[in-house]
Amino acid sequence: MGEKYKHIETAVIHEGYDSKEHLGSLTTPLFQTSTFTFDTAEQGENRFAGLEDGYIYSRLGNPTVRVLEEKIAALEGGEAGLAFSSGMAAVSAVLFALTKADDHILCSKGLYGCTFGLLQLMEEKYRITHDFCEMETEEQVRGMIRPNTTCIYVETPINPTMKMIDLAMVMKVAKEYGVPVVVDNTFSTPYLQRPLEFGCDIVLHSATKYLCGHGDIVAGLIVGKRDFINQVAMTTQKDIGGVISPFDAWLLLRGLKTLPIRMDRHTANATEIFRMLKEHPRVKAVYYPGDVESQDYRITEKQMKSGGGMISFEIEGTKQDAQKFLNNLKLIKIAVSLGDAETLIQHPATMTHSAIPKESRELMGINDQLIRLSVGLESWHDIWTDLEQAF
Ligand code: LCS
Repeated sequence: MGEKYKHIETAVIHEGYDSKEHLGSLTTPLFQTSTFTFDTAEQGENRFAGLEDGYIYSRLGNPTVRVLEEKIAALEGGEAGLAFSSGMAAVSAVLFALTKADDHILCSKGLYGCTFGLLQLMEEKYRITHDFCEMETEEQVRGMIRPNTTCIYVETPINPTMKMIDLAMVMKVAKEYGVPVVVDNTFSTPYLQRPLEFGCDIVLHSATKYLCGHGDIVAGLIVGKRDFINQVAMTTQKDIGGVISPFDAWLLLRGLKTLPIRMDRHTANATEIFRMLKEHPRVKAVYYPGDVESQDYRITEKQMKSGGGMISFEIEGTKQDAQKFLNNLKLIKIAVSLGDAETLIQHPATMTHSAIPKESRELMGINDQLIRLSVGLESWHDIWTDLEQAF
């Protein structure tokens, strides 16, 4: 958490913004502008030379976006933040900033499908290779770090298998080798998990999901040390250009205010749905970080406030049975994305992770029977009634 507000429930609302600086406006003003005028040619020169503070052009910075960046930095407990046009713009800006041709990235064994796609592209175009590591023990991580490893990239919980990675354990090994660790915190948000507190170097988000919470934007965020964030801002963000629009930043600021109460409800609903799924005869397996009987629960206890709102489960039968189940749903929407008020359901093998070759997908634990549920904010009774009738 930032210095100013000790409690995240207060920080999500007040951090990064002072109404006194904006004519008393309670909410952050929307600076919907592409550029900023200079009083004189010399002022323009000085701003470009970095000799004078001030805005220049919205790809280089915008006051509405700035509030968002300061807020997320405080929520994650980091020095600085940066906002992007999508989660993938954030992922690619970070990975390209940390690597050059012939470097190596060590990843958790399981990643969002497009992150996997980006790693393939980096290998094909720039010989930046990667390996997937189980990351269950220090020895496994140690054994796969190479002399040219410049980044360890982790999702926890992993999309969509919900497998957990012990961040303190990974950090211990990473520190021995001086390799920076990047954590995709999309599934947890800083309300449930703050990777920087475990010593991780960079945390990133698809802010499209829980941080926004209303399913109306696509956006990304990163937080880390000021030097690194400035480096990204002036290279892989400025020159590749995946910046957020001021309006999307404004919507995100609005959504963030209710993050804690939304996450509590997502978790409460998911806890009930998990319990019901676990007992259902047509469900072969359920994966949920809040499952006290699972092996990974020791990690949940250590690094997460609660299990969150995402559940994956395997249904008895074939791919067609999984699809039939989805088609039977009435209230729950068949859609990718997650973290919205509406309960969303999808079939990773044919949707979010379909770009991953079947063999790699199965190694990651994604089979044709796996279904991913983003438990929404409706009454859990209604969510369960829908799931039950679809079975
Ligand atoms: N990281 C994770 C863990 C994600 O789940 C996603 C998107 C991204 C990064 C990329 O973010 P975006 O560019 O979409 O904002 N995950 C999606 C999913 O599971 N369903 O639809 C998108």
